[in-house]
Amino acid sequence: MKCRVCEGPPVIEIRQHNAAFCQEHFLRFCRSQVEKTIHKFKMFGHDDRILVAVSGGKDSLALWDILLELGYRADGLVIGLGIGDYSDASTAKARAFATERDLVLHEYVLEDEHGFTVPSATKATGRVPCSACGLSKRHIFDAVAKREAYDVVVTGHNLDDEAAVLLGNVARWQTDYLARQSPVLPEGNGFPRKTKPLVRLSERDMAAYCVLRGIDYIVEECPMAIGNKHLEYKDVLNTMEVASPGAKHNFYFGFLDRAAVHFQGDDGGSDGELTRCTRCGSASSNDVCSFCRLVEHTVAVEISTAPAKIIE
Ligand code: Q46
Ligand code: ZN
Ligand code: ZN
Repeated sequence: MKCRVCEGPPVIEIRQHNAAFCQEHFLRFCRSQVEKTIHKFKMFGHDDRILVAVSGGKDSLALWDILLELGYRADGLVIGLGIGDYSDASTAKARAFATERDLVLHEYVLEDEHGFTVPSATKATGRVPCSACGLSKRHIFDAVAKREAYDVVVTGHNLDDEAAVLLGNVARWQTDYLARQSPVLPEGNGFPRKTKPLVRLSERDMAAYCVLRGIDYIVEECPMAIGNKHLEYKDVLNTMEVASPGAKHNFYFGFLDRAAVHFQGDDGGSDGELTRCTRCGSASSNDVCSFCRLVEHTVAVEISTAPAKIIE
């Protein structure tokens, strides 16, 4: 196979498109897929201030790089989740990327700001780690975007991620989640717009993009991903993709084009009365929002289980 565009020697073959690309045209292909997604879903414009949620992994760093290459105004936010060496290494990769390119990177450390870490919250709640972690990340993205006056938060969810989430939601017929499964969630109630510009690109595309651009990213997976069902759903989808290239794309975009509309309005009462959280001021359906309840519960458990100090 030759590069689809220039017929030069290829560096990557993409079975889904029955195409191969040389380095230059693969990088252009990735950028054009992102640009197409931004326009199709009206995600943001060149005047908007964009906050990229950066983990130090391939997806978020590739996304940040692509947005800058496309001429968007994008800064980064990395959250120290307190997951041991993994979190330290993630922050170090994000910091190195930003420093080398002279970019603005906001750093937010969960333990410094709220007195807990993802492992301690997991222990306190007895739920899977991704539950407390996801809730904390969403709250912090919103809070930092609001505080720093960003127009939109972007995350590096790719096609594999979104197809796996969709499969999980369909497998359990979680119609409230299906109603919100879109690459764009509009702003409202003090929350910023949230978008996922990488949904046309795969995990493999993003790893190749980083290697070809010389982006140094954290390769290790999060050690607390255990119990995360999405890894199983990804395996199922990978098997389908091998048998039928394009299966993930057809599943996800077929849902957006033909099925999503049937679930609109079934989002579990998001139109219900919202009040302000009495602790942090964010919009919430309760007096205290889920994040503040998590903080208070975790800190209370930590205090009650801490070894007593002997005062002499
Ligand atoms: S960091 Fe957090 Fe992920 Fe680790 S605990 Fe789960 S959600 S897997 S993207
Ligand atoms: Zn080429
Ligand atoms: Zn709150």
